[in-house]
Amino acid sequence: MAYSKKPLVGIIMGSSSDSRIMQGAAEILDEHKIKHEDQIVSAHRTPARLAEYAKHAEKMGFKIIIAGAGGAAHLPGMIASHTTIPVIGVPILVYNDKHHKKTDTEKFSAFGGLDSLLSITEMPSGSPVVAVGVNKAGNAGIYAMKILANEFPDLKKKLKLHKSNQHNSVMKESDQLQK
Ligand code: RP5
Repeated sequence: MAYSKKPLVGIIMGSSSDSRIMQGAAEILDEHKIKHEDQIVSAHRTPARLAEYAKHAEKMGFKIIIAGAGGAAHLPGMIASHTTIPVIGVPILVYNDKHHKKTDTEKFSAFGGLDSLLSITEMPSGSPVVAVGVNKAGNAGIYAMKILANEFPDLKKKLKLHKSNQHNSVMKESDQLQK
C-alpha cells in the first residue's frame, strides 16, 4: 500500500536526456511504494516554468524534491531558491543519449560530470542543496526514503532491511572468495 494518496516526492530533470539516469530514483521510490511525480523543468530553457513548478511543489505538499541536471546544473539550486522543500541534487553526466550512444567519446560534458557536481554543491552560504554522486540517482531515492522515514516509521524498517541485505550479499561474496 502506498504511503499517501498524493505524491510525496517531486522528481525533476533538466532534459529528457536525463531521464535514463533519473529513472534510478523513481525505481527506488516505486519499489517502496512512495508516490512521486516526474517532470522536465529546465532552469535555462524554461525559467518561468521553474518558478511555477516551485509553487506547484508547495501546493502539492511534496516533502522532498529530487532534481537532476547535467553541465551547468542550475536546476537544483534554482528550485531551492524558490521553496523551503529540501532539494536533493543529482549531478548528471549525460551521453548524447538521445541517440543512445554510450561510448566515452560521446560524453556531453567536457568535465566528466564534475561541472554538474560543483554547480550543485557550490551553492553560496545560506542557500544549501545536498548532492549525491554523479549519476547516482538511486542514492537520491534512498536518501529521500531516509527523510520520509522520520514521518513514516515503516520506511525505517525497510531501510534496515536494505542494510541487512547489503550485509548479506557482501558476506556471500566474501564466502565465495574463500572457496
Ligand atoms: C542540462 O543540459 C540537462 O540537464 C542535460 O543534462 C544537459 C543536456 O541537455 P540536452 O541537450 O540533452 O537537452 O540542462
